[in-house]
Amino acid sequence: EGVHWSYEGEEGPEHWGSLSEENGACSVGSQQSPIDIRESIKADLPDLGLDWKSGGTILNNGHTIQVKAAPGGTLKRGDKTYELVQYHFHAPSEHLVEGKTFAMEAHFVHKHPETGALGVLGVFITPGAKNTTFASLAAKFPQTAGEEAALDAVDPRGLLPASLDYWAYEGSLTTPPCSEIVDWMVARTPIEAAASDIEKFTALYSMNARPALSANRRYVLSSS
Ligand code: SG4
Ligand code: ZN
Repeated sequence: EGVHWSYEGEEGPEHWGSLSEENGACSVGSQQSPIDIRESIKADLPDLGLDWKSGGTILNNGHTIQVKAAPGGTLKRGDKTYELVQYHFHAPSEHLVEGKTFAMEAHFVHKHPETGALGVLGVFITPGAKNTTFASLAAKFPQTAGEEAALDAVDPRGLLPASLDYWAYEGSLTTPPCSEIVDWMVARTPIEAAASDIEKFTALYSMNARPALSANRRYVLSSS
């Protein structure tokens, strides 16, 4: 992994582009993520077909809590099949909806094995009813950077909303090097998780969200 970066101060988001040459897209890119989702165009987007596996390992990587997914999980979108590599969390949410942030956002990072393109599904998390999957993860959040632990039967499908209606747009990684290689899908329906479980995340990472960037010439498509 590249040079050191953070979410505030001299290594914060407004400086990412100048921390290293490989981070150039962070400052000069025109298809950066996240964005504030305002207008969207209703389109005939393909349904998302998710076939994820339980388990994996959970890691505190110094920027977030991340689960390395059990192998074999896939996301099908039209004729494209991506493989689930990992999922991780941000607080508050990185994407905004009409200017509104959510308490957290989960990112399910998939890779297209042939092209190397990433397909990331974002799911907003808001305080409310307990989500047993999120609670199982929260109970295992490794407390120090570099620490990793096994996960038994935790099923990431428990973090999905009832409806998989989504917004789609072309964007980037939300961290250095901000590469513009991501097919973003953001679920329109948030999930709920217990406030006490959300606090287990914010106790570790109270602010690991990149501020929203301009959509520039991009359109956001909506599946409904
Ligand atoms: C988080 O920092 C993850 O831990 C990173 O994963 C991830 O980078 C980065 O976010 C950017 O991903 O969905 N927020 S995002 O755009 O997946 C990559 C690792 O460091 C390349 C493995
Ligand atoms: Zn992310």
